[in-house]
Amino acid sequence: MPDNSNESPATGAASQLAAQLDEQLASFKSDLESATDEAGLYDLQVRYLGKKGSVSLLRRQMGKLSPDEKKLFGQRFNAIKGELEAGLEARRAELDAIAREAELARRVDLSAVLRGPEVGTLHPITRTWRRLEEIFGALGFDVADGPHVESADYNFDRLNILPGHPARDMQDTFFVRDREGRGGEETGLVLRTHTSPVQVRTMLGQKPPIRIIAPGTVFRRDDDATHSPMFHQIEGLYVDEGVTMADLKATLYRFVGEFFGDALALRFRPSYFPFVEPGAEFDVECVFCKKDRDAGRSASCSVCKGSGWIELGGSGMVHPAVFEACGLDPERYTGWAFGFGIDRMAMLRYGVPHLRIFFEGDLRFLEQYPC
Ligand code: FA5
Repeated sequence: MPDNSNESPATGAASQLAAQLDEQLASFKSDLESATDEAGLYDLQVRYLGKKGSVSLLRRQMGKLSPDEKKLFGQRFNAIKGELEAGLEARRAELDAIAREAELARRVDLSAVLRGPEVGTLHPITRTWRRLEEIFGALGFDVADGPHVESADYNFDRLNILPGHPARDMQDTFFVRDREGRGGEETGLVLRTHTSPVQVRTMLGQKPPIRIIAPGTVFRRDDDATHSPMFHQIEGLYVDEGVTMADLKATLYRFVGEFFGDALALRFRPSYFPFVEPGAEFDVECVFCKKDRDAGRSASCSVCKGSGWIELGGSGMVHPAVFEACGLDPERYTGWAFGFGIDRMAMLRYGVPHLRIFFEGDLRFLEQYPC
């Protein structure tokens, strides 16, 4: 122990204060080492240098020192306070540098950013539908529409599909129940079985010249590998004075060329639809095996089964009875109509072998058609 017996009380107090200052400095230095973030540094600053901090409190005891001692202690106090402040500053810079280095060393997975939000795409049938509108639009056809729940009058009667015709059979048609719970033919309401009632709606609503297409959803009691109870058709109708079957063939020929991007052959086969006379089914040359044309057809073509032709739909000249039922004079006007399956066209366009897969909502299938 130092012998302080000769020292004046003031001298003892001065050295005691100085010793306490040194102690505070030492304890501060060790605390500083263990401060690892800004919050820790702030805590130290308050504990040592704040208004009630341990170092600041020592300064308040200066009053009991002699003027000379005060001066000396003041200098010592300022030096130590400076050292504490510099220590805090240096540690802060050190921690900043460590944080910066850690940030630089961090591996950023940029691919996560590049993936971006997942967006859906248009269904292949929607795209086919739009392409059909585009092609016929360029040929001067307007797009017409009609309701899914249709009157039997428009869906059948005015199209010359008279009571007793097999197409009116309950096996083919979904009849809609009315509010009283009555079903079947009694209600006069059906889910439209084809897009042809849009012909009726258009002819009742406007005078020729009429040039429309009517793409839309239709419903039938059909359910097997190649038929679905809900599918899509497109109707075409051209009515004016002097319209002939040659216009029909030219229009379909032009359409097929645009759609398949090739001048494919087209053929008509006589057929019966009650609302046209004459009526014909039309086929297009098989888009998949036409390259074998000269070499002889490939019997193994799974699409046309080696026949070389693909059936597209029905067509014909509008029946005079239909004109009459729609208020148009059959002596003055002639016209043609056609109707075919949009889904069938989508199958041909995208090389999809099964119809049902379009409607199953399986993303593994749909994602194969991304744009
Ligand atoms: C009709 O529906 C006539 N309205 C077409 C028509 C219009 C003829 C104008 C004359 C004048 P059809 O029942 O053949 O015709 O059907 C036309 C096409 O719809 C068929 O060639 C086929 O591609 C498609 N189709 C018919 N039933 C189904 C079904 N259940 N699932 C998928 N496609 C079908």
